[in-house]
Amino acid sequence: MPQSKLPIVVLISGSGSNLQAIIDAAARGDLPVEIRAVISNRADARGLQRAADAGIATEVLNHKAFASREDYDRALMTLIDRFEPGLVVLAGFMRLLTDAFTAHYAGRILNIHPSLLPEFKGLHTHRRAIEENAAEHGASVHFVTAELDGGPVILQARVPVHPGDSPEELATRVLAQEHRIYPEAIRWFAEGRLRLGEDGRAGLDGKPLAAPVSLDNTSE
Ligand code: NHR
Ligand code: GAR
Repeated sequence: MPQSKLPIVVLISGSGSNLQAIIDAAARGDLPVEIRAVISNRADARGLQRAADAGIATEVLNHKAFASREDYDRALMTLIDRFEPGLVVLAGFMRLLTDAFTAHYAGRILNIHPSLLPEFKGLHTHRRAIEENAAEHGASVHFVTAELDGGPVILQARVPVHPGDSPEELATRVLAQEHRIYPEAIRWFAEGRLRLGEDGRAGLDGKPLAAPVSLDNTSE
C-alpha cells in the first residue's frame, strides 16, 4: 500500500545542500514527503536552482521589502500556508523568526543548527568552536520555539575538531553529518513517530526524549 506523503515547505537562504539531501532522500523513496515549495528570503540563493531542477515550486520573499520583522513574518506565514504544509523545514534559513511565527507553527517546524546544542547557539558556530578549543563539534535537529536555537533537540551527530582546522574545513565535516541526520528526523516526523509534547519536550515513539538521539549510536 503506498504510504501517504507529508506535505512540507522548506525555507532556505543559501546553498541548499540540506534541501538537496531532502530532495534526494525523497526521490530514493527513503522519505515520505512531498516538497510543495521552497521559499528563500534571498533571490540569489543557490538552493532555488536545486528546487527548480527537481521540479519544485520556488518563491522569493525578500525581507528588505518589509518595514518590520512582524510584517515580514506575516507575509511569510500567508505564503507558506497557501501550500498547506504539515511541516515547515528550516534548512539554512538565516532570519530570526518572531514569536507570532513560531506560535503559528508550534510543533510543526524543525531547524538544523550547526553545533551540538545547547552549545554555540546563534551564528558563526564553527569559528567559535575552534576559538574555544572544543574537542568535538557537530549538528543538531530541533523543534523551533520562540527561544532562538532553544527548542527541544531531537537528533545530533558529532564530529571531531582537528588541530589546525579552519572554520571552512570544520563546516564541511559538520555539513556531511547534517545531510544524514536531517532527512532522518524529518522521516520520523512524517511517519508520525516524532512530536512536540504539550510539556514542551520532544517525544519519539510515544516516549519523551530524555536526551537527544545520537545517530551514530542508533546504527551500532
Ligand atoms: N527563530 C526562532 N524564533 N527560533 C529559532 O530557534 C530559530 C529562529 C530563526 C532561525 C535558525 C538559526 C540557526 O540555526 C533559526 C532558528 C538566523 C540567525 C540570525 O541571527 C540566528 C539563528 C538562526 C538563523 N539572523 C540574523 C537576523 O537578524 C541575520 C543574519 C544574516 O542575514 O546573515 O535575523 O542558527
Ligand atoms: C548549514 O550548516 C546549516 O546548519 C546552517 O547553515 C548551513 C546551510 O547550508 N544553518 C544555520 O546556520 C542557521 N542559522 P545549506 O544551505 O547548504 O543547507
